[in-house]
Amino acid sequence: MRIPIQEVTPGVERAEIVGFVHELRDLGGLSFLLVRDRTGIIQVTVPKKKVPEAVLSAVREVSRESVVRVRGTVKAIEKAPGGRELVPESFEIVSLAESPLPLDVVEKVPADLDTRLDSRFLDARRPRVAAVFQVRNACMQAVYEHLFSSGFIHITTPKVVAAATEGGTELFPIAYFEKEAFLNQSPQLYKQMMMGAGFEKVFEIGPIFRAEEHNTTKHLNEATSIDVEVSYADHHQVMALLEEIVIAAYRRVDSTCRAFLDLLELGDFEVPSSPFPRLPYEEAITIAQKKTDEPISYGDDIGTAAEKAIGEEMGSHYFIVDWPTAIKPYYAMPYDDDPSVCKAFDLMHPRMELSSGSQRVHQHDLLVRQIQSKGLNPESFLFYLTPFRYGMPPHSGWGLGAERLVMTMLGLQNIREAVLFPRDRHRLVP
Ligand code: AMO
Repeated sequence: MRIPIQEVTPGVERAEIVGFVHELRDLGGLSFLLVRDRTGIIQVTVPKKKVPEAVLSAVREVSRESVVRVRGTVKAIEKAPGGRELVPESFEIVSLAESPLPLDVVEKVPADLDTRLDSRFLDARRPRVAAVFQVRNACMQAVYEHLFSSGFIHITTPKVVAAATEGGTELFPIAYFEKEAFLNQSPQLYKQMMMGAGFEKVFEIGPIFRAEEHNTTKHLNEATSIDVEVSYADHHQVMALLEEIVIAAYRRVDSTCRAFLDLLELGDFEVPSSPFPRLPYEEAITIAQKKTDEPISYGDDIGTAAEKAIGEEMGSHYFIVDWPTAIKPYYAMPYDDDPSVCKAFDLMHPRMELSSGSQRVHQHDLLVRQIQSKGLNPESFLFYLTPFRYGMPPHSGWGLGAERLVMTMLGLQNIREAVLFPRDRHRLVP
């Protein structure tokens, strides 16, 4: 019976492994193969005079990245990976790989990101690439566990919708029988409606679609959003939850992904400490004014250059709070004493924004006015507005980009590195 390669230790006498042929070397009387599964790599040593003829002919025929099944005896040997080697009694080619490979898995030949993404299935065989997705998996596990154990209900909401959520631009129209429909930009309206349904604490982890016109290293056209909504909570309470979730993800990676972090050369990985500073928007603008040449004033969006300057000043995760109502979505709750400022926040990593959220407007008439003030038509939001007329608890929530969380955690240069099959302006395949 096959065992994971990691479990083949010098103490094991005999083993059967299945995996990909990582490397192949023929040294005359001896052949060496490295065989890889998702747990590790083992050297298979073939002394040509001592192994059965069937083994020899299979080894002669095999190519790199073929899938092989090897059964044999385990010997301790210092120089080999993991301090052991496998000497085969049987060697079966389960699936022969064609040559040449479209992409070099052992990374001897560097490939650009586009070539890698074209052959993502091969790219992901690279241990360093697989490590990114193991880390992403650990983050998601931590997030799910944290939310489930805090009493959140996981919901799934439609991705095919009739109206824009976050404003009219960046929308993908689709053909939906005889109607016009769109891919949803955010579960925002649905998670809020579930507050009207009395669920109190909901979350969804799913795709969001944004028709970003330009290719950047931090935008995708299909991203994964971790979305949360909580009744009877204000913006401070959901900021505290967001902080906990981000730290829980880092902690999980720190405690379970050491080998992957080592592969990624992140030996100095650190869990951020809480509380994250709360920086008022107004002060953020002052920092940007001092530290950048680009003109920026109160009421402007915080662009990439400003974001970078403020991030350098802050040095680690921080929140930007108390945003001008005019530049946040209609659903963000204005302060009673100064409605020009709202209870919205962004969670920032020094490199970029990770999440936005707010306490929401839960008063029907105010919400209608806010929708109008953004130049939108309340008629197209009737399905969303109606629940606000029949008892709507005050509520707050946020959306956290999963790819940006992983990208900033691992210091990846391009957000596409944190998605298996990215969708961008030019990429729809694979
Ligand atoms: P927002 O539009 O700020 O807020 O999105 C929330 C978070 O989702 C991630 N994100 C993206 N990641 C990669 N590529 C994109 N094109 C992209 N767009 C968004 C970011 C961002 O911070 N409804 C609100 C959330 C809320 O208030 O609950 C919303 O969608 O990490």
